[in-house]
Amino acid sequence: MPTVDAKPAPFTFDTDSTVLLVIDMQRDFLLPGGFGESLGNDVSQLSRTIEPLSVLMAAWRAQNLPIIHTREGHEPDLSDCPPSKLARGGIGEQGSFGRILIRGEYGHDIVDELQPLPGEPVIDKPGKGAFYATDLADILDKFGTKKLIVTGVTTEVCVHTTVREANDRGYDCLVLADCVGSYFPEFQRVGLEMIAAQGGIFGWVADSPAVIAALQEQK
Ligand code: C5J
Repeated sequence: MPTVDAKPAPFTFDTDSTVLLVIDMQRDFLLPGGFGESLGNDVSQLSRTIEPLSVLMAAWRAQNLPIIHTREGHEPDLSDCPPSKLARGGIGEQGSFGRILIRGEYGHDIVDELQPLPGEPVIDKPGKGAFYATDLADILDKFGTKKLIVTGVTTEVCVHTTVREANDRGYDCLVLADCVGSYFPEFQRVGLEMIAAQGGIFGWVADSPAVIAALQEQK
């Protein structure tokens, strides 16, 4: 079985029961001119993840392994957006890439480089966590999933929330430091430390080249 050099300890996974989860790699978070940048954020802190993630996805697909993508967003009538989230502003307003985080809008979709292939599930989620109000748990069950390799943005928000939800549901999560991003370097560092702290309280942390090397060694 592939074994990855990880913190706090090596992470071994069975390719038959491991899914690559790609969280919210959406234009509105990643691209200059999008929602993220309109809030004053440095989007280069997120866009640096695109290249390593596309290399990882290619290696994963080369072995016909499952990838699940998520997108954070809401129905056009905002009926699935809690008042507290709406009150913060932005959601549903007109941005440079269409209505912000509204399903079907250009900005809500995944960046060109990481577009899902036909047959790869895309989970539209209204919350930060990918399990909340979605059928992710059922899809993972169908794949016979035990472990998740987690990537995407942002590290301390949707990645963390999803890893915590997954950990409570019994999945072992390996988070890839070079394939997750935060607008805030300090949150990136601490967010990753929190995952692997206390003997891996939420999961494991490694880099994508270690996963690719482990995959290739077991061929
Ligand atoms: C945020 C996310 N940061 N995908 N969403 O609002 O992390």
